[in-house]
Amino acid sequence: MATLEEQIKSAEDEIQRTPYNKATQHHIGRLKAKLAVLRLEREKRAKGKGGGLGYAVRKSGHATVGIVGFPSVGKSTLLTDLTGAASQAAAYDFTTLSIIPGMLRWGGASIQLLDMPGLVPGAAKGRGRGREVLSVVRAVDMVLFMIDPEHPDFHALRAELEGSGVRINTKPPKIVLTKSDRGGLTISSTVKLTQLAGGLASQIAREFGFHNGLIVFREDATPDQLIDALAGNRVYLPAILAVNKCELLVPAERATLLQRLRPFQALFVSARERIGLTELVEGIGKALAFIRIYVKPPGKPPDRDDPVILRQGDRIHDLLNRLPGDLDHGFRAAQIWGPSARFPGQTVGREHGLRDEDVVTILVQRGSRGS
Ligand SMILES: Nc1nc2c(ncn2[C@@H]2O[C@H](COP(=O)(O)OP(=O)(O)OP(=O)(O)O)[C@@H](O)[C@H]2O)c(=O)[nH]1
Ligand SMILES: [Mg+2]
Repeated sequence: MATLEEQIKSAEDEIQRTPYNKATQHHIGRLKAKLAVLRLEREKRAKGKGGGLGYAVRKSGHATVGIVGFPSVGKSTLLTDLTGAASQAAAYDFTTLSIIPGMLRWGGASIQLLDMPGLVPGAAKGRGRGREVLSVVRAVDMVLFMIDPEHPDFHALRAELEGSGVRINTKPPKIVLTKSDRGGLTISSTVKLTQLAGGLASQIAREFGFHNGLIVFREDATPDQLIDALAGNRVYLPAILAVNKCELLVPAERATLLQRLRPFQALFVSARERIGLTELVEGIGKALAFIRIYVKPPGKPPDRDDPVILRQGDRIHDLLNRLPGDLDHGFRAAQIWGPSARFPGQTVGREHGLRDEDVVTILVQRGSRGS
C-alpha cells in the first residue's frame, strides 16, 4: 500500500500528465477530488502530531495584512518603511524567523502589517516553516504579495497559497451542502450546470464520502469550486501584488514583467529607495474595502468625527461586536439612515448589510443598557 505522500504525488502527476479535454474532463475532476481528500488527510495528520510550535500572532487594528514572498525580496525592509517597526533586513535568505507586526494608518483605520518568514516552493507540503507561515496567512484579512526582479515567479508563490486552501480575490462558490443520514444524493441547481454535467457533480461528492443529502448550485460552478465547497476549509482573501526593487528594472523589463503578471495588476515599489509607497498604502486600504459607520445614540446627532470602521459585507452583528458593552445580548433592532436604508430611519435586524457612511442607532430591550 502506497503511503499518503506517494498517493498524493501520484495523483498530482496524473493530473499534470493528462491533457484536459471533453473525454478526460470527468477523469480529471475525479482525480482532483481524490487529491483534495488526500491533502485534507495530510493536514489532519500534521495537526495531530502537533507539527512543531505554530506562531502566536495577536491580531490588532481594523484589519491584518500579511506580507507574503520568497526569501530576500525585501519584506522586512518594507515593514520598517511603512510602520517604523524594527524588523531586521539583510542580504541573506531567512533573515526573518518569526512574525513581526507593525501598525499603519489609512484614513481613520489602523492596519496591522505582518512581516513573515520567506516562503519557499513546497511550503504547502511543509517545507521550511511553510506550514506555520501558511497557517498565519489563513488568519489574516488580506495578503500583500511581494516579488522582486530576482524572484519574479508570482504564479509559484500564489500556488503555495492555493495548495494550502487559500483562495485569492474570488468569492466562495454559491453552493449549499446539506448532509443527511440516508435517502441518497440529490443535486439541484438554479442555473444550467455546464462544467459538472453528466454525473460529475455526484462523482466528486462521493469522493468526499458525501453519499446522502442535498447539493444546491446557485451558479454554474467548476469542479474546483465544488471541491472547495466539499473540503469546507477554504479561506477567501483579497490580495495585491508589489514588485520590489523596481529601481533595478529598466522600462522594457518592467513592461515584460507586467505582461507576465496579468491579470494581476502589479504595483512597482522600492522599499530601499522609498518609491511607490504612498500608492502601495492606498492600494492596501482600497483592497480592504473599509466602510465608515456613524453610531447615533437615540435622540442625539451621530458622532461624525469618530466612525466605527468595518469592512464591506459586514452586517449589524459585526457592528454590535465592535461596540463596547454586551449589545448583542440586549439587541432588539437597529435603525438606519444613509446608503443602506430603503428609507430614513428604517428598522432592521442583525443580518442587515451595512454600507459606507451609514448612520445607525442600536435599540436595546428595556433593562439592557443602550448606546
Ligand atoms: N536594490 C534594492 N534592494 C532592496 C530593496 N529592498 C530591500 N532590499 C535589500 O534586499 C535584501 C533583503 O531584504 P529583507 O528586507 O531582509 O528581505 P526579506 O524579504 O525580509 O528577507 P527574509 O526575511 O530573509 O525572507 C537586503 O539586503 C535589503 O537591503 C529595494 O527596494 N531595492
Ligand atoms: Mg525578512
